[in-house]
Amino acid sequence: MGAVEPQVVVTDAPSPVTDGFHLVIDALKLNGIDTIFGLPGIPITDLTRKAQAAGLRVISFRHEQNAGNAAAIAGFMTQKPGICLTVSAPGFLNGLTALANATTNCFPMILISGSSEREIVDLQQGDYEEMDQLAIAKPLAKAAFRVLHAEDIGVGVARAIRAAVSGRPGGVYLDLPAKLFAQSMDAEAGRKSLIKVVDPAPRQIPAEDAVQRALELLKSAKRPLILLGKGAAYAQADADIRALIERTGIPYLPMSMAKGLLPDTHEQSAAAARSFVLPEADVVMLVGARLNWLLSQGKGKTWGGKDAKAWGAQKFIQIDISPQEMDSNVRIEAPLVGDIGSCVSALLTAIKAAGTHWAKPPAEWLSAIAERKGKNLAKMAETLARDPAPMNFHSALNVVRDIIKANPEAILVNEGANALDFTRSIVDMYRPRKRLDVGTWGIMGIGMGFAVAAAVVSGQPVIAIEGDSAFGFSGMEVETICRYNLPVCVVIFNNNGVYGGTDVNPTGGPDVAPTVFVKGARYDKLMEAFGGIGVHVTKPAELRQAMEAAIRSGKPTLINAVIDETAGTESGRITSLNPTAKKK
Ligand code: FYN
Ligand code: ADP
Repeated sequence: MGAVEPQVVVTDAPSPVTDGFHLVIDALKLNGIDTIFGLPGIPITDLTRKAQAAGLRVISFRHEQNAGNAAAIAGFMTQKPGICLTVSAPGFLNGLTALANATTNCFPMILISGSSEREIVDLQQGDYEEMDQLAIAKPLAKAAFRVLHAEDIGVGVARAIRAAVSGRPGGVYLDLPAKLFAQSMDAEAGRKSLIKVVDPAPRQIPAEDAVQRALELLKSAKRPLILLGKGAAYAQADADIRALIERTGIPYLPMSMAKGLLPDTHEQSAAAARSFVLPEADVVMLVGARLNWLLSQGKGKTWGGKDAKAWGAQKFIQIDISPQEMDSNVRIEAPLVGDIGSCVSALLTAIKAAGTHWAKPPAEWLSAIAERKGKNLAKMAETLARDPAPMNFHSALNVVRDIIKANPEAILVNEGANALDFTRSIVDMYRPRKRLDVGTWGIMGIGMGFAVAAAVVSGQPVIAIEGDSAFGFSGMEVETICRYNLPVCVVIFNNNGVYGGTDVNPTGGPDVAPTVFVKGARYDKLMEAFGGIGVHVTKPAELRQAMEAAIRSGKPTLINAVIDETAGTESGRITSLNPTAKKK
């Protein structure tokens, strides 16, 4: 986006002046920011109005956490920091969960909150919504800044942008006290004070010896495996990542949000043989994936544990932009520090430069994976072919699977426990960055915020597969979806409770069990209340019809899909983290 002229406020002053409001807006526009996700109120109401008047898209939410989640995922999808704007203290705190989640997931986001008067806050004299927001945000953000003077707005916004997108991306907090907005200054001086950030996320080229080390180790492998994480999806190096995988012939495993980086139907995908390849691989190359709980910290039973075969102990290559990530859980034999685009392209160049034929992995390894995969795929096909009454997760997801196959550009938002885990393994993705889910924290409540942002940013249809419990965290945003007339189809897998609807209160008292909801709830009516389309379905054929109609019409739709309340397991596939969970 080119340079913009600051808006000029005509006053009685002898020369044109600008003010804090306009400097914030101009600084954002100057840096290519075109959308703000937020919720108006004191002291930022006028900022939202003036931003809209200045041509920014302002998407107003019903709760700041959802606006924050929207900003964070917009950052993931676009590599530009997503902006969330909130009021002071309570609004700021509501946005803070999303900011912390963005930092945890390495999503670039800037939470901008209005705040109360420093002089009163610091002396704790009881201002309106008094809170030391900067101090509270600091430990949860990658960086946090406060601007006190209008002439520093340019620097404040520039620093926030750089901090959010450079190196490992993350959440940044920008504190703007109420008084700042009304400060005025000479318009020309104001324009000059703004900074258009040059090269906000500089490439980080890996060292030549690190590339060679990684390549040697990869070459020496008998049972190599590439693990793609959401960092690889974020990097937008899709063609090179695919080329590396296809050129080397190495099987790969996508983490949840890396699904679709290559189509899930790719013959080298080992997703359907996950529990086989992790302990069996001898060299694992992590590409933008951390060895955190989602990968059992690289240790234990998932990876072969102490029973690993003599040849089974893994060696790791890790590509990551953050040098500190290396050795976080296990030894990394070949750290490759740099941005994924540069690292993968350096590996490809080195492979080509060697001029030698790159031997595909040994046939025994590939055929062992194919065999295991074939069994799992056949088992899955058999399960999906069933049509039980009442409908269960599998028969419902069989429909979703077909809909995504027919509409590969659609974005799939997904949260819940069983609704999350079954969708991940059943619904194939075909394009990069099309699956948006609960991420590193397994957080509930991202659903509607992600869905709104996905639709706003991409203009593509969005399908949100939601557990009924998960939906409750952000459900009021269906009004937002209707207000902006977004092409979002929310499908609620309604099984009457958290995990299921069958728990009973053991005392026989009047309260229901903690995990159950109102039985037979009609979430579809919620969408109808705001002018969207609500559909109640109990059979896969009805679900199919409703989803196809939603995609065709592009109208806000909520499908209340009634699922067998006994289907699924407590905590989905992570029951091991909940050792006292009721086993089936
Ligand atoms: C995968 N699988 C398949 C397919 N894809 N089978 C057939 N066809 C296809 N297409 C198989 C795969 O090999 C596994 O079987 C199984 O399905 C599950 O695969 P998944 O989902 O990749 O693996 P798993 O074990 O669930 O992965 C672990 C995990 C994941 C921790 C990465 O569970 C995860 O991302 N969890 C997030 C959970 C979360 O955040 N929950 C929110 C809180 S809920 P086997 O190989 O036979 O094992 C609060 O309660
Ligand atoms: P997943 O949950 O899919 O396994 P993680 O969020 O754990 O993925 O890991 C993502 C990793 O990717 C982080 O360690 C982060 O530093 C890294 N990363 C993010 N963007 C880039 C990039 N452009 N280049 C290199 N590494 C990146």
